[in-house]
Amino acid sequence: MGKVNNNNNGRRYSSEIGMGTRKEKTAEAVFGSMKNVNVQPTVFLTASGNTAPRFDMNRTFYLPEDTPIDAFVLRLVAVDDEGDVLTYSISGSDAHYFNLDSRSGNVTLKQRVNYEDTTIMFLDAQVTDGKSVPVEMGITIIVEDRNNNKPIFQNEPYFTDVPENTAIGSSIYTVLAVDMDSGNSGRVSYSIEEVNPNDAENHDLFYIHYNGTVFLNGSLSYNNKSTFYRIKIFARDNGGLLHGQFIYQNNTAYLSVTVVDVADLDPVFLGAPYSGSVPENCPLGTSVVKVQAIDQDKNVNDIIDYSIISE
Ligand SMILES: [Ca+2]
Ligand SMILES: [Ca+2]
Ligand SMILES: [Ca+2]
Ligand SMILES: [Ca+2]
Repeated sequence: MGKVNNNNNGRRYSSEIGMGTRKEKTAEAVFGSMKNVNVQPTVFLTASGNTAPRFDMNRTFYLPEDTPIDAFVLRLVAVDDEGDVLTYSISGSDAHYFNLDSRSGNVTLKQRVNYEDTTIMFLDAQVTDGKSVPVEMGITIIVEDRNNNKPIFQNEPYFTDVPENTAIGSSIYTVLAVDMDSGNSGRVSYSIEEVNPNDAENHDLFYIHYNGTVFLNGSLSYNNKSTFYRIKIFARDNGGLLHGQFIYQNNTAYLSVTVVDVADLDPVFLGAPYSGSVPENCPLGTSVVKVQAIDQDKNVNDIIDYSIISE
């Protein structure tokens, strides 16, 4: 049997319908022959004709991605002029997301949808009165984003070496957290939650820009301050609805900063001031005094050159 396009007068029949076509032709023949004798044809048409049902509903629906399994999604609604019992069905590549009650037309969710994978779905809805061929209608379901993703830090773990003489205000590292949601739900802001060693000075030793770049906000010293910092970075989206509530999603990561010693300190003489004496007329090359200096930079293998400056 072929498909019948629904129309408003409900009087179109497909030539592919076997019995129905013959009945219709019979009715027309009787109607034609009785015109002359003023007999009302209504009785004959009603007895032999059937009208296919027609859909009477929207074609576009919205489905939040956080809709739970078994929740109501939409209802297929068709009308039938004869009041026939109608049977609904759905098909199409996205039909597996849904359950359908073929009598009520109620469509419920069978499988969770994910906006990050699918933003629009298409369903073919069919209805039949059991007499005429099924009538079809296309339905579009627009999936709505919800704030169901947290920011995810990329390329962890984060380590960096920073020379102790790095200028205040220099950028030392950039972190990135990606949130799969759209709009504000996917927009990530960063902050520094904690710096270890955890003391008041270190708390403000670094700051993080909105784009994830970490800057040095104070001076480092390999000798006089910590040689290692652990920065706890907090990433938060700008919020959005999830399960009917406005929520923020967040995540944390750690940036390890190793302070690198640089040769920024002068050598110092040990045991200075020095004095020495030699007997007169001693040979050239006689030792007068031995001086020793050490370099204050702990991890830099500085070679110390000695020379005598005459005053
Ligand atoms: Ca009907
Ligand atoms: Ca989402
Ligand atoms: Ca989010
Ligand atoms: Ca140094």
